[in-house]
Amino acid sequence: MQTIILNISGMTCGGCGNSVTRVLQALDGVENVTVDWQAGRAEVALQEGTSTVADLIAAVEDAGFEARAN
Ligand SMILES: [Cu+2]
Repeated sequence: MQTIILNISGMTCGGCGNSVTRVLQALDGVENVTVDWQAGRAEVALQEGTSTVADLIAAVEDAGFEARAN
């Protein structure tokens, strides 16, 4: 298990946070997601050998936000 921290911009309310949580949780190997929309931060517990950091970023960006690995 590895913990990935993403910096995410564009989240303006708890609903945005829920959207980001949902798209990350849908990815292969994601065990747990904690999003702090006010801090613009997501913490993702990820099984190794499944989704990549690039996959996480792509999912967040497809949902309409900007993300980068911390
Ligand atoms: Cu929102």
